Amino acid sequence: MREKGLFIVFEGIDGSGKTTQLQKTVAFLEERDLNVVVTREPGGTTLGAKIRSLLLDVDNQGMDPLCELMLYAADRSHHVTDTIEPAISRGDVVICDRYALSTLAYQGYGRGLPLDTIRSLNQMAIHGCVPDLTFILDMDPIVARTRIARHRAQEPDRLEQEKLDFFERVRHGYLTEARQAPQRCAVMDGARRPEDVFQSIKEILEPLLCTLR
Ligand code: Z5A
Repeated sequence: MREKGLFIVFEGIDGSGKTTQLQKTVAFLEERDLNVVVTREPGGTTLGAKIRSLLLDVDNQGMDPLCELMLYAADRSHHVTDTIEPAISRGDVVICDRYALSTLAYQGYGRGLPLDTIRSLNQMAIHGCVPDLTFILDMDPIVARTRIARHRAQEPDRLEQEKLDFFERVRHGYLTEARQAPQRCAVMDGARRPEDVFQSIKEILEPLLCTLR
């Protein structure tokens, strides 16, 4: 049995369905009477919501990549100490939409910033809070983009305006990083029907829930 709660993260390119699967997971856990804390990056705290607006604002097109990297790290550091760590210490299940792997995938593989620099910054920002499990929703960026266009009314934000090859690199980044940590990352085929994706998630999640008090 574990001393503390569980920390589960959902990752993937935009439109991969990670938020949809996160919501299904939260409902599934709440049905089991678990205390669930649902959060996201960027913007999981009041301060973080301000950082999120800076990061996604289309008026900030010329943002320097290092500035962008540090804003994500700043958001994460506050988020971990304010929300994630206290919840895990209480024994709750924390479900987070994106975390440190997003920074490696987007700012590292996507933007081309040095991976070592990002790993060091992530190391500081997470204060030792490593997810127990990260679900990576994997899919072709062209299909993901079509999905978003079909369902979304509002204009794309600053990052969503990136070209397809950027998202190809981000996807490659996720898959490369997942291969290096197979015990902590589960890659799911996000192109399937939502119910089928969730069935696979449940199969991986259930043994982990047995380790909770
Ligand atoms: N970012 C970064 O660069 N570095 C970092 O360190 C961090 C983040 C933490 C904000 O993320 C941006 O920040 C993001 C990465 C960057 N930007 N980009 N580009 P966000 O998580 O807030 O936003 P998002 O990635 O754009 O997520 P999203 O809009 O919530 O999309 P999603 O979670 O991947 O998908 P979804 O909302 O679940 O589904 C999208 C649509 O598809 C929706 O209408 C669903 O009904 C539909 N859907 C979902 N699943 C399916 C299936 N299986 N079949 C068919 N249709 C489906």
